[in-house]
Amino acid sequence: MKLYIYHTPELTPTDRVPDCAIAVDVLRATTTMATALNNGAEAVQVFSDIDQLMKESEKWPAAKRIRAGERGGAKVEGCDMGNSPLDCQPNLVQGKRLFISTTNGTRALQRVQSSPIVLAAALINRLAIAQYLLVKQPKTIWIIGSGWEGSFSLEDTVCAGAIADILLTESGVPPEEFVGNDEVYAAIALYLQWKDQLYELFNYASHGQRLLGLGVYEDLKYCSQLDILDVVPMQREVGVLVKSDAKIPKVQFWMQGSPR
Ligand code: 3SL
Repeated sequence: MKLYIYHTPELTPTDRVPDCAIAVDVLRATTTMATALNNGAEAVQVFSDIDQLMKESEKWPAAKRIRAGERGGAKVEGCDMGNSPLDCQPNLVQGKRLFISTTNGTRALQRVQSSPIVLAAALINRLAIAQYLLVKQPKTIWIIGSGWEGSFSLEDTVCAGAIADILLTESGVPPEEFVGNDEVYAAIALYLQWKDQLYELFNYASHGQRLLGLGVYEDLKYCSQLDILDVVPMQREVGVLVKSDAKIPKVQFWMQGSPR
């Protein structure tokens, strides 16, 4: 198992793909996707282009779809919801397909969509993702942060570090074999520095500030929680993510079952 972390889609290589790619947009796209699938959404279908989303979702029965559109943090006109994970309550999403387009998160997923395995991770499902990887043992793993319009985001890199920390500790693979690029050490260091103050970190982060400016305080709190959902969003066909039904035996952690 060898791990590479890329802070943004733009920094991600385009001439090859890994065995497993993991897109991360903690604020808020991958948190929303994980929540929707955990609460019974049939699938999540991602679009970078909002007009394309409208066109494709039109083919779906109205009672079986939810349109989620976000630009600049705000809801796109004509959509049923913006990009708040807290809107994805079971009574809204159960049995429905979430058609979603967001500023950065959907672009990160699209950048790696040709990889054999594509997952979506956030802090809320980091342990489920790590368990999956420890059991499946893909040879090469890329974690791709969504960033914000091409630049680095603290919250995506801290999540990448949180996943990397478990994998490095629990896989038994020596660091010199496991670590694919310097970003892995940097992300782990960021996570270890902030792991007990993730909500505080989000308040400092530029996108956290942007969301606070829009008044979505509860979203920030929700997105900063670690390991609260046991769900692995996995690409089933290009652009369509479902809840993985792979039976993942729970890995026993070295630290008496309490991951760092
Ligand atoms: O950039 C994105 O994809 C979004 O997650 C941004 S926001 O949190 O909805 O503002």
